[in-house]
Amino acid sequence: MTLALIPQPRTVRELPGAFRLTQDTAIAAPGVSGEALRVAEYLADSLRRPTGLPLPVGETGAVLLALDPAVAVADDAAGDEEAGAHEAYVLSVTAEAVTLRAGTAEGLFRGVQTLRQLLPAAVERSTPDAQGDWTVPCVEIADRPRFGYRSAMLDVTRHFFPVADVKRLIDALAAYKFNALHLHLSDDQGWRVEIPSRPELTARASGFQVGEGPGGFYTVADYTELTAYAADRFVTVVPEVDVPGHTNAALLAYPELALDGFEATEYRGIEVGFSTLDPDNEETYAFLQDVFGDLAAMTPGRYLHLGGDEVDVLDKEQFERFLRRAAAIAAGTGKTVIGWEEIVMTGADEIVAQYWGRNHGHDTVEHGVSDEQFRDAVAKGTRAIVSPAAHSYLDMQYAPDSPFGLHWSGYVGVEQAYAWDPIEYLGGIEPERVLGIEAALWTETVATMAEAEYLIFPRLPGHAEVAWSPAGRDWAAYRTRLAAHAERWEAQGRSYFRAPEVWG
Ligand code: TNX
Repeated sequence: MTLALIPQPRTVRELPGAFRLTQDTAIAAPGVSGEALRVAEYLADSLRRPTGLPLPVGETGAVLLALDPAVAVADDAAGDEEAGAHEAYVLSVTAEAVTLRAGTAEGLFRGVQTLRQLLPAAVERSTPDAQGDWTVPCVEIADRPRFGYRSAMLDVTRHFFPVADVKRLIDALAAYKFNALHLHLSDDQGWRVEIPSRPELTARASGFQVGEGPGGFYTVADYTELTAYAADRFVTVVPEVDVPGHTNAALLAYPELALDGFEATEYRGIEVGFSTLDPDNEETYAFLQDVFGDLAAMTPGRYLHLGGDEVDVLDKEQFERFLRRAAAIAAGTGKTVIGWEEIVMTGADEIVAQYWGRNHGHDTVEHGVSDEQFRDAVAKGTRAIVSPAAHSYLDMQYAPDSPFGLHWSGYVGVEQAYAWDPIEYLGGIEPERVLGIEAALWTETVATMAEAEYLIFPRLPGHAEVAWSPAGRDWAAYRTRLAAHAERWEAQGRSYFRAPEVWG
């Protein structure tokens, strides 16, 4: 049987035989403490539930997790933290022992996900399976990521998703070796995170969403719980407060920051581009100082996303002037600033630009940037995250008959979501400037986690492979591996779209 690993590791050598977890198996993490010990406990805990085996963690045992600095730099002399070399791991399985080595706890965690995928799908159950045969095929794997930024985005504004739902998504991301969760926290349809210095935002602008629902928001305690849960799984939360556009909700709380004549409402529709903060009002910048300052202080991760997309009510000069100041304020928090592709217009090349392809294929555009402008910015030094809607938007419908999703960037089938390359897509941009990719789930048409999962699975694993595995996609081989993962989602109780492309 071929192994069904996603993302495909860099090198895999299959060997005869198998290792079996039994009543006597122990997990060894000798001389290890802190984060690395937590990874061993995480492995033990996640295996105890489905197997019912004791799996003690201690100094000796047949399943060994070891920190080995040589692994992290083995084939990446650069060793830059953003480039992902520290996530490298080596996994060796013989009939007698499982040995996982990595330079960091994070590398061990990525390797643990591979080990879990080598076990039968029943390992994903949350209740014991007495019939389980807990074997791991013998194998030698050496692995590390292609890109250091492997992200998914959840829009919690158009529809609000409670903490438990977001944790469920984080678990899915961790299983596929994603390391970032971008939360879109503010938009026209609601302000979703408590900002201690500006309590009016959640007090007045969180109780609505698209359609009929009540909306909601994360308290500081909720947000802290989420970032900690993510950090335990080596996932960085990247918070986005979208400015100057997508601010109808903020303007409900602070009407004085609107342009003359704009009347904020409890907006439950899905139009975009109609709202903006006033770039000529000094109070706007005091507002940004407070919001970015509080959000940065609440966020352990290194990134802050300031949006910058779809402003149809400012002219170019106003937009650029606003964004240059906003970016300086955001950078003043000490975070690395990310903005949607439109921010390349400002010429501020210290901002990481996130390509989304609003104007894909157009050379002259009224709002936003063309592919050529984006390419030029990267050539001049701007670092990029690549998330073309036509491949990596999880809210695009699979096909015209898909019950959820939009299709402004076309239909995105499972192969379409998988068979693309972030460097080649834009005509060969400088690879060293590409931090990585993002799969984005906007939620205009998605009200529950079950609906979200229908769009996420089976497309998300493809993005994991685009982000982690070496260049060169082989759809036929991938399709076989992907098909085998359905059993895992079923064991986890997840919804998914049983795409004819994959299971037909
Ligand atoms: C574009 S992508 C948007 C969002 C919408 C999304 C729907 C981007 C930066 N902006 O406001 O929700 O399309 O697919």
